[in-house]
Amino acid sequence: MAEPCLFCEIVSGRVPARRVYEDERVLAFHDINPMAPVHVLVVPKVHISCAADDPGSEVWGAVMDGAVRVAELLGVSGGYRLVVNSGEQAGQTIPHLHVHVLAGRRFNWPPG
Ligand code: D5M
Repeated sequence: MAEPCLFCEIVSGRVPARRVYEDERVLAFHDINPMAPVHVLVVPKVHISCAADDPGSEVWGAVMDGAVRVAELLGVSGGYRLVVNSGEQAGQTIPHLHVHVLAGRRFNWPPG
């Protein structure tokens, strides 16, 4: 049997997470290994493995709306970075589409 998807398990509530925001299309929760004072993941509730899987504009819109809501809710609208790692070479480790919302410190460019 295929391994269950960790983020699908979090969406379903079978795996606990520190939830920040939820609507009918997305869930946002704190990253277990934060890279900044604010580090939240926004995931679609439907399983899409990565950006290359053509999530479609509705899913992207919902995830981006969720990211903006998270920044507002956590009081970091003045400055934050959104990151999508798509595919192993880009550093994606969990094969369920997610946007990282990072804030609370200065970020470098170009990213590493
Ligand atoms: O990012 C995947 C992210 O998922 C990475 O920053 C750690 C985070 N992660 C892994 N397991 C959990 C759980 N159980 N809760 C919250 N966050 C988690 P990627 O872009 O795929 O490298």
